[in-house]
Formats: sequence, C-alpha cells, structure tokens
Amino acid sequence: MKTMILRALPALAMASLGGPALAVIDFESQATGLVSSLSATDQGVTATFFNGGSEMLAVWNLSPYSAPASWGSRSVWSGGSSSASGPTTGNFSEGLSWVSMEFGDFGADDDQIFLRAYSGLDGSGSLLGSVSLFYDSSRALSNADFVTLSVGSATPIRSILFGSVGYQGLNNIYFDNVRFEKAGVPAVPGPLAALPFALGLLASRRRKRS
Ligand SMILES: [Ca+2]
Ligand SMILES: [Ca+2]
Ligand SMILES: [Ca+2]
Repeated sequence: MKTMILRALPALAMASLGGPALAVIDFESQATGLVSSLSATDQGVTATFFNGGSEMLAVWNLSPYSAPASWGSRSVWSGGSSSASGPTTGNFSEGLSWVSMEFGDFGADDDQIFLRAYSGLDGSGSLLGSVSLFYDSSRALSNADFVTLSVGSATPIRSILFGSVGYQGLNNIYFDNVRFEKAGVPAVPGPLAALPFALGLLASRRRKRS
C-alpha cells in the first residue's frame, strides 16, 4: 500500500505544480466549411457554437493569410456564408467561472466586438457580464493584431452571446482559442492539499530505511 502511494507521488507533485488546467477549444480538429453548429470538448466540458436559424458558421484555415501562428490552421467566421444578423451563441455543458475568446479579421471594416455571459443556455437567465471592444478597420490578423475578451462570474456561466457589429451592422468576425474554467474548481487543486501529507509519509519511510 505504501509502495503504491510512493509511486503515485511524482505524478501527484507534477500535477500540483502545473496548477489548475485551463480548457482551450482551438477548433484544430474541425473540418473546414460551413456548419450549422460546432461542438468541441475539453476538461469534460462540451461547448456548442451556432448562429441559429438558417445562418451558418464557417470553419476556415487562415494560415495562408498570415493569421497569428497561435490561431493554428482552423478558426471560425461568425458571419457564415455571408454575414449573420445576430450574435453567435455558445452553450456549455457545465457552468463556468470564466471564459475568454480571441477575435479579429483582416481590416476592411470597423468592428465593435462583444462578449456577453448568461446564467442559462442560449443567452437566457441573468446577464452575468458584458465586455465590448472597438477593433477599427486598420487592424488585421495579418499583423498579428487580434483582441481577447473575457468575462468572469461568481454565478456559473452556461452560455455566451458574442460576435461583432461590423460591415453593414452585421456580425462578421473570426474567433478562435476559447478558454474557460469550470465553476467550483478551487484555485488550488485538490492534489496540492494532499501533498504535505504525502511528503510526510515519504520522509517517514526514508527515515525507516536509513
Ligand atoms: Ca485554431
Ligand atoms: Ca474589421
Ligand atoms: Ca468585420
């Protein structure tokens, strides 16, 4: 039994030093093209994105257009086949304490980019946070110029509404790297609390050996 605990210790210590894991949805495993909805899972939380109605999302490979390397080879265009008229929705299978997203496009239009968080699915319930940022027409992903919007809340976040008000007042912006933390996950992970005990055990075992 003690041997098992000792064997587990290095892994335990490694996990603790890394801190709480941050979920990241980077869309890299998605196929390019138009989709009515897009789902991805990380850290046990499934995120589902859609525009609703007949409006689509479009998965693009922006690397040939000199998008930032951190955007990889898959990103999502909120405007679908043309430009969506309303915000894009993101639903989460579990409540979150914090969510952030990266946005940008290739100049051409002024974009008022926004991210709003809600306690219910599909933008229902209480508005828990709202951020907005102006990304003028001179700014472009090809200059590694993107913006990151984030919202945190003590009440668990179950959905977000986001996008831009851009050309002709429509929602037309690329987004990528959706990061989030599950609600109720302590800042110090569980294994760290057990570490002093485990180290004490290790010390006592070493003393017995010597
Ligand atoms: Ca990506
Ligand atoms: Ca723009
Ligand atoms: Ca735009």
